[in-house]
Amino acid sequence: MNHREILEAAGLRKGEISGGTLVVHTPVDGSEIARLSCHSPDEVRAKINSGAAAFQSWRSVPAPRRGELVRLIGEELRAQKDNLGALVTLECGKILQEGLGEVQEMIDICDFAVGLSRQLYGLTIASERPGHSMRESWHPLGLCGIITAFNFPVAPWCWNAALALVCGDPVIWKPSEKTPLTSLAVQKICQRAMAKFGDAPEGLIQVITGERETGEILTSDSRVAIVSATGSTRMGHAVGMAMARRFGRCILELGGNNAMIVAPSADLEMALRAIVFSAVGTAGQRCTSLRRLIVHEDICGQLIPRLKSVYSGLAIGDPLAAGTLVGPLIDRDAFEAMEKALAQVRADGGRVHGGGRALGNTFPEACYVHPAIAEMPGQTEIVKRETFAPILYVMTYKELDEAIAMQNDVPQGLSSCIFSTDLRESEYFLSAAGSDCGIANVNIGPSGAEIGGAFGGEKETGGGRESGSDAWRGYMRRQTNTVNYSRELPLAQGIKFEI
Ligand code: UN1
Repeated sequence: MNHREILEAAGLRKGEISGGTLVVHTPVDGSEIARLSCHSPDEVRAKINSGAAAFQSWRSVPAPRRGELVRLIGEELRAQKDNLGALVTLECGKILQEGLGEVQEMIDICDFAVGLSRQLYGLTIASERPGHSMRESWHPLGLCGIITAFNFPVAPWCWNAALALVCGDPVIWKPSEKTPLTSLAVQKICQRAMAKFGDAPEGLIQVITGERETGEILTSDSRVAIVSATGSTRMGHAVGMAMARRFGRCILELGGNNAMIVAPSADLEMALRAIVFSAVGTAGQRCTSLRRLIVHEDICGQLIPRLKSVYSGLAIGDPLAAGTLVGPLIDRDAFEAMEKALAQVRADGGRVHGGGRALGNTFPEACYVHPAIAEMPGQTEIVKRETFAPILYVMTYKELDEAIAMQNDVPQGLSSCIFSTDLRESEYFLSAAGSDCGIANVNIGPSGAEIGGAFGGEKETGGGRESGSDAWRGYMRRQTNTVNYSRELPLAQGIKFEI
């Protein structure tokens, strides 16, 4: 399919994606594929109004019935998987396999949320007073704003939206200005699901298109009860501060600087495959991408030459073409950030293998790069920063404690892993004295998490949790109920108060 056909197959008609001021380029060849009109601040406020109105009725719809809408969304996504996957690839440049995988992740979380809609359990609690019962109820929280990033243009929306919808919260989505087309295609999918559902309130699922200021309207409006934001630490700071100012709730999923420790007992063949997938997959533009390889000095001489040779043969190219493993970076800014980081590596005394522009003649307007391996004399400042590009920093270690200290000595705390077949080492890595990240794995890479677990991380990653486990609680308000079914009025703590 050519670019035009991909847009059409995803249901985007020419008239609705031309004529506006927001210009969308595909990173595949750098060409312009759409111009969208942005919502004005008044239009955004009107949508917030409509979302807040939808909350009034949606919160009282029984949760399993809310789950039925999410089931229908999942069904539409299944039918549209190929078309939406191709659009993800066209708009953000990840290879088609990963574009399809992202849509699968949406389907998976829909399935999860449908089951969840019958499991929004609270506790019953023993009361200290006779004839009293206590319990915890979970109620819908309110309108949920969702801010997403270019690198995962659709899945994180769905992790949030599928949960929020079954929890009784309408959603309003501000996609990255670099990838607004996928959000329009998803909106159409949701509209079809809502039509089948029948009586979903207007304003239940909305999209707003615009730049940063559009997101700021969401964070400053107290009718938006919760904002879940995925993106850079800088963006998360702004969102977190704005929400804190009005005591709004937020879920932040921000930068990562994920490491793998390769221990002497590791299965190096497996480690090699995991390293390559997690370091060059999505062209190093996942928040879970592997950025730091901490290798025991005894096996460094075996592993690194193998790694370099795999890197030299990587299939870099059009992400829509079968067989490609590394697609383009999102834009020129990303390319420049990578160049700058590699210059700093050299200034720090590091040795760079790979790096630099690729396919410049075939795609002069796009930013393909050779993924880079940077052998570092130590964990210098540049290594501690998240550069959203395929740079893999390599450091060595002697003792496991030293490796874990190095792994934890960065501001971010998203994902981490160890390759080891020594149970003592791997369990220690997962213990309280081990990795300080929200995700810690053994014998798999740091990226490619399943939806069943809670997703998110500590420190500058923002502390939020989305997706599986009990992340749903973040979208609801907890109410403690005490019911007195006796004929007395005893006070707690045995207080006497006679009138
Ligand atoms: C992101 O990069 O923002 O674990 C999310 C993973 C994916 C999600 C990444 N399931 O790599």
